[in-house]
This record gives sequence, structure tokens and C-alpha cells, in this order.
Amino acid sequence: MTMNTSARAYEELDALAVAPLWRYFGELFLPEPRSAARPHRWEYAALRPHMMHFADALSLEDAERRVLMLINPGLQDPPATVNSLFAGLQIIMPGETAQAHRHTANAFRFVIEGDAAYTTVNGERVHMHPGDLLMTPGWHWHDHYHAGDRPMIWLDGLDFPLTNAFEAGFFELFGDRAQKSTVPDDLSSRRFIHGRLNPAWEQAAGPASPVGNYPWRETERAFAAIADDAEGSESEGIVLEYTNPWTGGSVLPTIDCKVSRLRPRFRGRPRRTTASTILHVVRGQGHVEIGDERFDFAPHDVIAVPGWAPHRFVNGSATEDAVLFAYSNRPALRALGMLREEIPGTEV
Ligand code: GTQ
Ligand code: FE2
Repeated sequence: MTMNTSARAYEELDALAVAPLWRYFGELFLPEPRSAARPHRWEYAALRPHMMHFADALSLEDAERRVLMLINPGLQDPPATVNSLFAGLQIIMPGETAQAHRHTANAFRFVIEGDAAYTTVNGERVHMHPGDLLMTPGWHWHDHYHAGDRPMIWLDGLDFPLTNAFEAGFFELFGDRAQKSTVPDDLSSRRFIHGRLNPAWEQAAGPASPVGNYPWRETERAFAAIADDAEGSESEGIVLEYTNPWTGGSVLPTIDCKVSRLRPRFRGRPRRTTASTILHVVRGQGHVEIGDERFDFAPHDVIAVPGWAPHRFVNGSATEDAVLFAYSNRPALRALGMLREEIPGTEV
């Protein structure tokens, strides 16, 4: 028997669109995930002047959305912030309309600064205040309008890297620049605000939360009601999950949203999960350790936590809380049987 492993033998395979698995096995079947994403922090104070520049220099007539994409240095083509998820910083100026469109990608907004803007989602005007979490589930029409007198800036979270990876992305313009208001403003938020009392004459119309806005004032109320007598999670502090009132589960089928209050001097236990996470600092100072790197944070910074990277939250202040908003692709991984989480020492 002759051993024929010449370069020529391999080239012939190439032309037939086949490849020898034995040459690739080790990189296709890793002992554990090795994220292409890198741990990274985007500093809000460094980005804000650039947003203000483009608010002045670029009309919304010439841009579908005025958004700075937070691109992970390890995920540039196609661009993503962490695996399957996107974060962007959007700015809209007084009097501007970001025109109506819809896409299959799920989206949410977390408001950073400004007041008196609203997003119209399938005919419902949803008003925005700092700290509010607004839902734009896949294939819902949405346009943004700013009626205030100061810049309005928010964090956009989307799953389009996932939609595009599945080649299931559709996009459509509404036609008119803005939708008409067809129901009372903030109707969905008022209908579901009581949490344990849902409108029983309605039915879930899809996998996403029907709530247009999870207002910050309710988040503060929830923290105030439980934080003083709750121990919370060893890793994530007093951590609350925003829920879909129909299911009790995540707000979007592919994305979960949580908010953590870290008490003064909180030093979390490191944990890791196959879910990829994006953090946004609502308030406070501290740092996040990811692997052997340390990322100090200040208000409104954004931090990428790649999947399976051990990470730890630390509140650096002896007197003030730190509050972190977090979103991840955990629901998508769980639905597909790919979720593994561990606090070193204990496997879940
Ligand atoms: O505001 O509708 O950051 O469609 C990316 C895509 C925001 C939006 C983004 C979008 C939007
Ligand atoms: Fe959109």
C-alpha cells in the first residue's frame, strides 16, 4: 500500500469542493468555546463628542439612523459587538424624525440622556426617559421622533448578527416618514404595569414581550422594595430580569435584559456562561474583570463580555451603589440546548 498524501492529492479535493476533516478536526471541535470576540470597553465620555459632531454634520435625511456601532475588535466582518449581538449609540436632535421601518431583527433601546422623545411602535407612541427600556420586537414598525430641546441619546441592542447568520433578515420601509398614532400613548406599558394582573381579554401575539416600555421609575421601585433585605446573587448582586408578562421569560426570544444593583464595595464571584453579554453602566464607578483583564467603568460606558470568559463585577465605591444594565443571547442558547453556565466550583 502506498501512502499518497501529496499536495497534489489535496489540491484535487479542493477543486471538488471537499476537504479532509482530519486536517481541521481540532479547530472544529474545541474542548470548550473560544470566542472570537475580545473583552472590550467603550468609554461614553470619549464617544459623546463624536456623536455630537455627527448630530451637527449629518442630517437624518441622509442616514437611516444616526448610530455609532460599537464594533468588537475581534468581530469586524461581519460587524458585531459580541457573538450574535449588536450595540449602538443613537443620537436624535430636537425636531428630527428617524423614519419608519421594520426588520426581522429584534431590537430594544435603553435611554441614556434626554427627555421628550418617543418611538412609535406599531402605532403606539412610547415615550422615553433616562433609564427606560423600550422594546421593538422583530417585524414591528418603528420610527423615532424628538420633541424636546436637548440631544437625545440611547443605547440600541439588536440581534441582527444572529438574524443575518441564519440568513433570515428582512427589512422594509413604511413609506410615510412616520406612522400615525393609532392607540393611546404608552397603552401597552399601562396595560401590563401591574405585572401579576394581565389583561385577560388579550393573547400573546408572538414570542416577544408586548410591553413597549419598562420605565426606570418602576425599576427603582423594584430595587427599593427588595434591595435592603435581599442577599442577591453572589455574582450579579441584586439582579432583576425584565420579563415578558405572557411567559415570565425573557423580553425577546433571542435576548434577555437584566439590571444589577451592586452594593458599595460589592465584589462578585467570578462566573462564566456560554451566553455572550453586553453591559451598560447606568450609574456608579467600578470595574469588571474579564479573564485576566480589568476594565474600569464610569456611567454610560459599554462593556463586551465574550461567551465563556470568566468575569467578575466589582463596585469600587465605599458609599455609592453601582448599577449595571446587561443583555445577552442566553434565551437563544437555551432554546437550542447550548447554554452552559458555571460559577467555578459549581456547575449549572
Ligand atoms: O433605531 O431602528 O442601532 O433599525 C440599528 C438598526 C437602530 C433603529 C440601530 C435600527 C435602529
Ligand atoms: Fe430599526
